[in-house]
Amino acid sequence: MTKPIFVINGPNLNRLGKREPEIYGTTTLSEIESMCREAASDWPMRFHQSNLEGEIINWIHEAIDEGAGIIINPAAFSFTSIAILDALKMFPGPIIELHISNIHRREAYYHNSLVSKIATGVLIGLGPAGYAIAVKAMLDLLGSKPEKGGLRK
Ligand code: CA2
Repeated sequence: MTKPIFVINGPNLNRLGKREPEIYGTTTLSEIESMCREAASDWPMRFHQSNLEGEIINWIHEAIDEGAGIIINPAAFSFTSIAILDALKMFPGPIIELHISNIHRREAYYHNSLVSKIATGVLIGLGPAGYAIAVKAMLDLLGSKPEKGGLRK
């Protein structure tokens, strides 16, 4: 059975499309989920968002047991959460860190992502469309054929 790709979103991203469109665009998270599912085609996906660090960690644990790859926008937890970093370190497959905005063009407190230090790849600044690009990149990393089950990072 094909292991799913996990797409995990951190705090405040449930508000996408409703505030600060000049930074994050007008696309809602539910529209982003549809774009991801379309990009993934037949590959199974589990799409999640939480404002709670522990819930994100639990989904990473679920991915460790059942997932082929992780695409994660940890939002502000990117810069603060050693607990999320520790959980991601346990994941044996590819990890793509994604940010909608170009965090390096923003305030200095957005510059040092802890997650970038262990991610397989980092995709930033391409807007909501970056999610579909990340899914395509993940399919490439996984060998595109569900039955292959995924490469190690
Ligand atoms: O650009 C991204 O995807 C970020 O991960 C978004 C985070 C920010 O802390 C990161 O530096 C970059 C913030 C998410 C805030 O989400 C909002 C959603 C709608 C309206 C306003 C904020």
